[in-house]
Amino acid sequence: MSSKSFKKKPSRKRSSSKFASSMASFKYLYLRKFFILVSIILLACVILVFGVSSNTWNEISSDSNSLKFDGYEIVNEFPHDPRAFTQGLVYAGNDTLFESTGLYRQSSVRKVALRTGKVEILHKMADSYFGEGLTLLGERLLQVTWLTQIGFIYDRKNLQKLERFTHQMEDGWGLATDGKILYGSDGTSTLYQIDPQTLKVTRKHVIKFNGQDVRYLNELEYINGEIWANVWQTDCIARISPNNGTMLGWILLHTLREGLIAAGYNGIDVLNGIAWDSNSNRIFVTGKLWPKLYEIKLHPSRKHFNNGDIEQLCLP
Ligand SMILES: [Ca+2]
Repeated sequence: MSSKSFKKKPSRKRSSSKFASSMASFKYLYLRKFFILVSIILLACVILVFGVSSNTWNEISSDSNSLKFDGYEIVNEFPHDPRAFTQGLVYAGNDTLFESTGLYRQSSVRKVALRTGKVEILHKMADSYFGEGLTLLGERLLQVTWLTQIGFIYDRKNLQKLERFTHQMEDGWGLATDGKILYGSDGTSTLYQIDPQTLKVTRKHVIKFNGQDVRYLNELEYINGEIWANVWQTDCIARISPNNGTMLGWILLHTLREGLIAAGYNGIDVLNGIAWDSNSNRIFVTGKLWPKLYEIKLHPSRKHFNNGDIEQLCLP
């Protein structure tokens, strides 16, 4: 008995230690599961918070708050032919501009001296064509025409017509180049990329501001990696990313036209015409029938513009 009871004791001890050990491992497993569960919940919370934040960032990035709003300072003003219904403007180095003008029976391509405004060479177009956007690529000037898909190529030296071409835009409004490809507008909200050899459209982007189409994209210029577009019937220039068509900002030039009217130039039409001197980083703007061409510098606007302001000013 004693031996039995003696034997039993350790066996009881073993059994109670087994019980304790199984309880401990049960607790351990329970705690482990609990911690795994808590970790999963915490991880889910972190993912949720970051997900929401990144969505918010995306929303902010497409909101007007992230855009640049620039006013301007006049650095220089030059004479401009007040009969020039400016539709295309290009800086060609050496204080020389090329300009395309519109209106039936009056359309032309011109070589113009920047400082005097003197027209040095003028190519008058056929009466049935209404000149529109113009750009310079190498030795050749390319021009599109209103209400047609016909364009012309001229020799920059003498403005002799070299070729006639057709393009795939709905209409011909604006042209620009980064030196490799052409950018085109046709009065819609689409910015086209065009192969300068085949003149076929290779890409296009619909330009939107605050969810609305930016229609009437008109005269264009490629400036420092951006496309700038006059918006027809407004005093606004839209700054657009050529890579994905997103809006980068607005340049507001209302007081430029208003200043001319206040000075007595009542016959002027809208702002149209942007040219860029990439060597000296000079920006030139003018308008249809404007007696002046301005060199401007941008300054961040001191006034805050909300979406409604911009829609009213820049989206006709
Ligand atoms: Ca231009």
